[in-house]
Amino acid sequence: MFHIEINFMNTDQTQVQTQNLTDGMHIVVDALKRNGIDTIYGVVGIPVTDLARHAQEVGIRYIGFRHEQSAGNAAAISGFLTKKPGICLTVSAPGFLNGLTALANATINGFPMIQISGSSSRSIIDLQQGDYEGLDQMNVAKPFCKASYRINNPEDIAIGVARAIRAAVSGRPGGVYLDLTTALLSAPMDKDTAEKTMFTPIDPAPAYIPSDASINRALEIFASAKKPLVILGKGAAYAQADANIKTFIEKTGVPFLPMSMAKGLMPDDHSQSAAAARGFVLENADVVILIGARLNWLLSHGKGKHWNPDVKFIQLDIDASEFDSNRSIAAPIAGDIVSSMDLLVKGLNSHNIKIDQLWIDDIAKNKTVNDQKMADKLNTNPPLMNYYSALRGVKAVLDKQRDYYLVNEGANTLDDTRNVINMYEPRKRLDCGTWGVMGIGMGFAIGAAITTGKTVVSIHGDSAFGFSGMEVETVCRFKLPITMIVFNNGGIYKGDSPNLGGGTDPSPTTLMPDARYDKIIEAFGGQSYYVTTPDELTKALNEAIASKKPVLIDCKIDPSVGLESGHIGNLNPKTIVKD
Ligand code: OXT
Ligand code: ADP
Ligand code: MG
Repeated sequence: MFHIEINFMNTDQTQVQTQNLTDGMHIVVDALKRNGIDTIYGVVGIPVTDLARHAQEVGIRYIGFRHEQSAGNAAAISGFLTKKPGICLTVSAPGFLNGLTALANATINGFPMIQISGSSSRSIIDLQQGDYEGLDQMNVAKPFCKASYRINNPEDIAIGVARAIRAAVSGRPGGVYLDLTTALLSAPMDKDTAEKTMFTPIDPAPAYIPSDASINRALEIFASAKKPLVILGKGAAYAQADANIKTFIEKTGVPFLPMSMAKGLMPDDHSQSAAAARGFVLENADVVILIGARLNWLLSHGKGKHWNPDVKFIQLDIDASEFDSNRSIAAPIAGDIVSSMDLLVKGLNSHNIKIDQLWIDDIAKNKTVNDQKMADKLNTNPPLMNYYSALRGVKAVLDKQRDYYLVNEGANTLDDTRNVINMYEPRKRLDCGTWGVMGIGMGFAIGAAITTGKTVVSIHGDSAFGFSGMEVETVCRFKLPITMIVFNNGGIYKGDSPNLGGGTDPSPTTLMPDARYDKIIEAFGGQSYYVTTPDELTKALNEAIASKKPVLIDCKIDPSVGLESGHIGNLNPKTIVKD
């Protein structure tokens, strides 16, 4: 603990009393460190600059960003990878609001993070007296996160930090906002008294053990299935129940379908993967076991033409309010996935699970058809690269890699990369997630590189890259082993759309056709490549990964080939009036 020594002098300048004082800022740093926080992602300024300096002084890494949203995204993905809350530090009002999008995105995705922000003194805010960057931040944050707290007194700092950590990681993980007023940050406190307030929460993410009845009900329904399917979601990836999930799937022989960020939890080339027969298994499965996946838009809400109308659902989730959100759940298992999978695997001994061979054969047939379609797409050689020919160049490199993280954002760039690039290990694919949000790419890439020390390959659409591209400087400043690939088709979805008004302004989806994103990294001393063929891309990516240095590859894509909104064009509102 740091301290300030204050000497009280009497009139003849002799020291009469020495008292060791500390202050709110130091107590916050101390509380974070004692709770195992080793990294803070943020952007500094009034009133938190010294807080970041003190953190660095005591050995907490401080990763300074160019924009709070990216810092927040880095914190969030670190939370997903480690099950410990990632910390994002922001300044008041505008900095806080810049970070809030990332906090909300973390909450919607179930990533544990804490946004800590400096804020104005209460008296000025409450009387609306016009403070520098004044905003009632704690109340603004409330709808966007799991919990929003303000610490007013230095003696409450340890409690405030403990509450924030517990709220972020217990139950369904998510974002927490922690408001630190200017008055608190400079509030003095006796060092020994402050020390006595310190503690770390015991068992912040307690196991949530499901009832035996819920496990038996689920296994009975599973045993009655003719065409069962497991859907693995990012909640399963987060839980880190990897071994039991593998045992459950392999022991029963049940086909599985990974959601995007659950790819690699079971290897994508596993014989039981039904990823290449997605539509077929959703339309035909009679029992679906959802393991940490929600029946939201990404699964067409579990209804409609994409689903067997008679399907029964078994759902494993830590948040019981998730059950029946879109469809009735025949067998809800309320519990954490580690405990639930443990009981399900043990329960297999007393249940006779037998998968109908016809179901397996039909899936295999469907996969063969789609595998061929995929091979045809990958093997084209258009004069200007399309997404698939470019991804062939990427796949040639990444199929041989295991020890790297893949970050991915865009529309076509996202959907096509997801389907082409196989993942072989859990929690290695990090992407736009539940909101399909652009701008996560650079924050996720930096967060993954800092948290794991591993190589990161991030594949961005040119529009997506623009949301956080200035973080290239952050990558270079910290000399991170990140290779950024920009799929440059000169547009949002595509680059050749006309201006319907006939004017000279570019269309709403058009970006600069001849933009050279590779030039950006040159400004910061990083390595750049500009590639126009799959072979050039393969060569550049091989060299980039081997260098373990910041690299940006601008990959020229035909502006005419993208689909509107990638694979989710059906979600665009239908226009009634035809032009
Ligand atoms: O079922 P069938 O038989 O058809 O087969 C399926 C699979 O079984 C099969 N398949 C395979 N076959 C063989 N081999 C393999 N390996 C294989 N894998 C799969 O293929 C088919 C199709 O499979 P898929 O894709 O899994 O199935 P489907 O039905 O499409 O899946 C449905 C979904 C919903 C699960 C899936 O599509 C999905 O996960 N989608 C996520 C979509 C998403 O999140 N998109 C991002 C948002 S789009 C839009 O919002 C954008 N914006 C607006 C914006 C946003 N988002 N954020 C902010 C802050 N501001 C604005 C913007 C600005 S995107 C965007 C920028 C776009 O431009 P860029 O330049 O960045 O990107 P480009 O598009 O490249 O230009
Ligand atoms: P995906 O997008 O991959 O389908 P979602 O984010 O929609 O995944 O769903 C993840 C679900 O997993 C959430 O409902 C969340 O409550 C749940 N979840 C997260 N962590 C755990 C855990 N440790 N145990 C049980 N359920 C969890
Ligand atoms: Mg694009």
